[in-house]
Amino acid sequence: MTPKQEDIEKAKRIRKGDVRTASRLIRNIEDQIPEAKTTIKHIFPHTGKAHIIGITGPPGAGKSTLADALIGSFREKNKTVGVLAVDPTSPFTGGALLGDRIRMQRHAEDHGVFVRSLATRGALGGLSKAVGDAVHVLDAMGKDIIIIETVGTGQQEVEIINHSHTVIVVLVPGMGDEIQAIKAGIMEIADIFVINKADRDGSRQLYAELMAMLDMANISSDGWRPPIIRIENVFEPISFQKKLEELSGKIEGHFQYLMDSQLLGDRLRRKSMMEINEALRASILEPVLKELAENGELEMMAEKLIQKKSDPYSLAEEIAGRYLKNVP
Ligand SMILES: Nc1nc2c(ncn2[C@@H]2O[C@H](COP(=O)(O)OP(=O)(O)OP(=O)(O)O)[C@@H](O)[C@H]2O)c(=O)[nH]1
Ligand SMILES: [Mg+2]
Repeated sequence: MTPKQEDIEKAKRIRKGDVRTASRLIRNIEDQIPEAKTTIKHIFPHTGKAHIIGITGPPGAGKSTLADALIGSFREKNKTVGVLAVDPTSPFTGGALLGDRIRMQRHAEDHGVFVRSLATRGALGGLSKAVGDAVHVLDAMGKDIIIIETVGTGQQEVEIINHSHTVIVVLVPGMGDEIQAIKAGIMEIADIFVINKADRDGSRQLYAELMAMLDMANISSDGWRPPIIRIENVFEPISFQKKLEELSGKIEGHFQYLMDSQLLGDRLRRKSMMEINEALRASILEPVLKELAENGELEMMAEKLIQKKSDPYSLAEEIAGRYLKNVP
């Protein structure tokens, strides 16, 4: 088999839902193995069918617990589910990976569920691309619902919106001033708020703060006002089940809203823009930087700047002139 035929075969297996092929591809994406790109090319035309749900929030807020419960509720409706737990290898995630796996373990035997973790190793820039590609894999496998779990610690929260149709922001009471810090970022990205562990002190205050923020946002009458769902305790089956139904209703409602308005198109366009941006960076900028680093030029350029023998723009123009045929 030629390498191209092999790729076509791999893509076919993924489309049939083959877990081993999909897992291997996700691992290659994670490790930034160049061959992964060629398989992505073959599966890309078969993506775009899933409803992609992002779950973000501070460490330990209960994102995985919620994702696990949502899997159950989607499965009851006969929908297949793919989950991508993104582990940013940040100081916040001691052992989170293992925790995620254990919590979603009860779905391990279910062929309609596919759970994978994605670690990031190093550059933050690479994370977004890896998430996007891994989502393509789950999508091509034919999963109806894809859940992406990320720890929201500022930057990444905002990135999740580029990958998701519906973003759930999970908060817990008692975060104190933290809420102020993440407010600006999450306001723009949350489609649904969940206040988890709402049996704790400070739950009312958090609710009131979110309501006030939403009131100030001047959402038009035909716009989407992010609902706030308070989950008192995930360990109380009856009340939790009710809240879970409410949440999945809002998730469906939000997707319907996106489809009925222009917004789904807008989100797709934004996602496509980001993807082309990242692909260009990977195909143009990264190889050039790699070469410049390897032949020592990068170092020399830095030295020139320090000694004021040149400036960043002149140096960049010189490099662009060397590598690109038509420099604007
Ligand atoms: N009391 C209480 N505990 C909860 C609730 N939801 C989750 N927990 C617990 O909180 C801990 C963290 O839950 P996770 O679901 O792992 O939280 P997470 O946001 O995925 O955590 P990271 O991925 O590490 O950021 C677990 O021990 C859960 O059992 C809740 O509503 N009430
Ligand atoms: Mg988690």
